[in-house]
Amino acid sequence: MGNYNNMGFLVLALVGFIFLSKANGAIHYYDFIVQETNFTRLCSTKSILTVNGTLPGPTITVNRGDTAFISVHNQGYNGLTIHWHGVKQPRNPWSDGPENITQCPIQPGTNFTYEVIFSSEEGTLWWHAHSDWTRATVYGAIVILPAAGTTYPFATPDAHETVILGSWFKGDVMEIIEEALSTGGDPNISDAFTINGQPGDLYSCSNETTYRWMVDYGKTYLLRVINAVMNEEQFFAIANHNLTVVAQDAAYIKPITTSYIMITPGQTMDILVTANQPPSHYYMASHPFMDGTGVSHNNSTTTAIVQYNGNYSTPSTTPFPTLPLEADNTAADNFTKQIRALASKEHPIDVPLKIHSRIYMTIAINERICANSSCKGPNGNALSASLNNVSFVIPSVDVLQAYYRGNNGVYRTSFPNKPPNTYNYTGDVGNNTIYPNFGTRVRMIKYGEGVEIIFQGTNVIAPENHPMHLHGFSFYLVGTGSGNFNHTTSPKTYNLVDPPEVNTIAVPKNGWATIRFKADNPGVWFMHCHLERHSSWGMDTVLIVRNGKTKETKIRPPPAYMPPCSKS
Ligand SMILES: *[C@@H]1O[C@H](CO)[C@@H](O)[C@H](O)[C@H]1NC(C)=O
Ligand SMILES: *[C@@H]1O[C@H](CO)[C@@H](O)[C@H](O)[C@H]1NC(C)=O
Ligand SMILES: *[C@@H]1O[C@H](CO)[C@@H](O)[C@H](O)[C@H]1NC(C)=O
Ligand SMILES: *[C@@H]1O[C@H](CO)[C@@H](O)[C@H](O)[C@H]1NC(C)=O
Ligand SMILES: *[C@@H]1O[C@H](CO)[C@@H](O)[C@H](O)[C@H]1NC(C)=O
Ligand SMILES: *[C@@H]1O[C@H](CO)[C@@H](O)[C@H](O)[C@H]1NC(C)=O
Ligand SMILES: *[C@@H]1O[C@H](CO)[C@@H](O)[C@H](O)[C@H]1NC(C)=O
Ligand SMILES: *[C@@H]1O[C@H](CO)[C@@H](O)[C@H](O)[C@H]1NC(C)=O
Ligand SMILES: *[C@@H]1O[C@H](CO)[C@@H](O)[C@H](O)[C@H]1NC(C)=O
Ligand SMILES: *[C@@H]1O[C@H](CO)[C@@H](O)[C@H](O)[C@H]1NC(C)=O
Ligand SMILES: *[C@@H]1O[C@H](CO)[C@@H](O)[C@H](O)[C@H]1NC(C)=O
Ligand SMILES: *[C@@H]1O[C@H](CO)[C@@H](O)[C@H](O)[C@H]1NC(C)=O
Ligand SMILES: [Cu+2]
Repeated sequence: MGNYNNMGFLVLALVGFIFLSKANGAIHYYDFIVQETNFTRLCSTKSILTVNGTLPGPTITVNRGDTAFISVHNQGYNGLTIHWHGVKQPRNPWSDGPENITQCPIQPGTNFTYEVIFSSEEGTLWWHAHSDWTRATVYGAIVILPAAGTTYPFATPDAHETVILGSWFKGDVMEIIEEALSTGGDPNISDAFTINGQPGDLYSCSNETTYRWMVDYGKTYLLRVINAVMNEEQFFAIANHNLTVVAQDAAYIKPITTSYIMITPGQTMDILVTANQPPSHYYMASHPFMDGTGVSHNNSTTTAIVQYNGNYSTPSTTPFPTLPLEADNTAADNFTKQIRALASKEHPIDVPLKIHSRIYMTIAINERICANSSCKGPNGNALSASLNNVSFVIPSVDVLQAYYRGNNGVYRTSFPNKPPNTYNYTGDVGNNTIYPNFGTRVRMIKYGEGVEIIFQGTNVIAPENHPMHLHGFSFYLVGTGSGNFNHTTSPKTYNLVDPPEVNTIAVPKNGWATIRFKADNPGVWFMHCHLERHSSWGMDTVLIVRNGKTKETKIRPPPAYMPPCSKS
């Protein structure tokens, strides 16, 4: 009897909830158990850090505009944090995740609940650990479906599939980066690339577990490709099947039909694939795009099998796709240059035309001097990296906490607006830019400013393509070019009509790329190269977007609990 009251309350609560969901999006709850799990790959077994024992970890599925509360319980041996890559998290940097930038690590035996707020993202993103090299095995997909009552800007696909490209190291990833930072040399390269955690048929002891994607003849699939590789950009293709790319980084683009894609670590692409070939088996494959010379990297190829359902005899040979050669930067450019925002009435874009903050930023690999030339990098020095000649030093108290409490001393606000020295960035660079300054230097930005960042690749030590990623925003890629950016002629080539809205861009080797965004998200936002070794070497900085004047334009108050920073 007494239950009637409770039920009445429940019904009221449900009605309220449905009403709220309509207005504000639904709320989802997930528990992530971070744990050590034994995995066998490439003929040997080792313990890796996982979420819930799987590789890739669990998929988060939401509709556009929803919110997900994700409780991370750390049962591993190291502290770590998790980042929701590409989720803008309006006014909520507290849940963004990069270690010692927006929070201190979740220590073993403790937990932290992230409030992941989705807004205009629609398509595919991903989550990954953001502490040293833990992201090598701690990652998974985020699928963002259209909001209830809306649909895709193309015919609704018959089904979905997710493909995550990853890296497998036989050694312990944390030891690998610690060893590299202490010797000053290159970190050990990975031993395989993977598709959904599996290396595929071209590696030893791997063919029994090669990932298989089962398809039905005649159906059209939305294939969500995520590049979670640690240190290499990738080409990807499927034998005998066209790829029609319809979204990048959870924003729609004008469809591109192509035989291959180039996707950098950090990027995601949504691709329509029609199973229109004679029922059989077909390889999908991925190997690096690497146009730097003498850059230590893994050059192997990972595969999976697209397998049609039905009765047919297993083919004696499985068709293999044609991937561009790994140094083919024309093939990479040809693909990348086709990408344009959909820019429709339902999916409009809003490129800032008025720029208040312009930053011209060189990207460089550097050297740190070692006493007695005792290091394993060039000239007996240690490898390092910088943006505008500042090699970022990660503090031991998070920048967000320091900023929120008005605590100076953790960082300085002197990140330069332009390179400290002018030289031929992409030519003979001389000696004066080899050694960077070291420091925790951030760039302050006023709320609402139009921001333009011109990334300038340089020829210092080892030129290569760099996938630059910004937290807290998606931005418009308005232009790219080769050589030095020319402040007079280069802006004339900008696309201000339908530039893609993305969160990670490939800055060409010895070339430049310009991005624009409106600084409408107050907070502390990490910006870094998504090649993990470059980020570890200091190719990072932080943008702090100040509060606006109204309550709706200020950082939300911190949650009741944030993981404490250790006193060391
Ligand atoms: C992870 O495992 C825990 C414990 O078994 C379970 O409660 C939770 O739902 C799992 N999370 C996901 C996302 O599957
Ligand atoms: C992993 O394998 C090692 C060595 O075989 C074993 O000692 C350990 O108990 C295993 N750990 C788990 C979690 O199964
Ligand atoms: C999560 O951590 C809080 C302290 O922040 C603690 O009170 C709570 O018991 C923990 N929950 C679990 C399930 O461990
Ligand atoms: C890195 O590779 C070298 C050479 O193969 C090996 O001796 C070393 O143990 C590796 N380091 C780690 C941390 O796996
Ligand atoms: C895997 O390779 C081995 C050795 O080449 C072969 O005997 C076996 O049939 C293969 N298995 C599959 C599933 O292809
Ligand atoms: C791939 O696309 C091209 C150009 O649009 C078209 O000519 C070709 O028939 C397509 N191939 C398949 C297998 O769909
Ligand atoms: C990969 O690199 C190895 C040596 O590091 C070289 O022998 C091999 O030819 C390279 N393979 C390709 C496909 O470039
Ligand atoms: C790049 O595109 C141009 C023009 O469309 C074409 O001629 C060239 O063959 C392409 N190169 C590659 C490597 O795809
Ligand atoms: C973050 O700060 C903690 C101390 O709070 C320190 O132990 C840890 O090494 C720092 N992490 C990084 C990546 O520097
Ligand atoms: C910069 O170096 C490049 C490559 O050597 C060269 O082509 C270019 O002319 C140089 N630019 C200037 C302004 O010296
Ligand atoms: C650059 O530095 C190297 C090593 O210190 C030295 O041998 C070389 O002469 C220097 N070059 C110039 C142009 O100063
Ligand atoms: C930029 O291009 C213009 C026009 O070609 C040229 O006159 C000028 O010297 C260039 N500026 C630089 C810094 O190279
Ligand atoms: Cu880089």
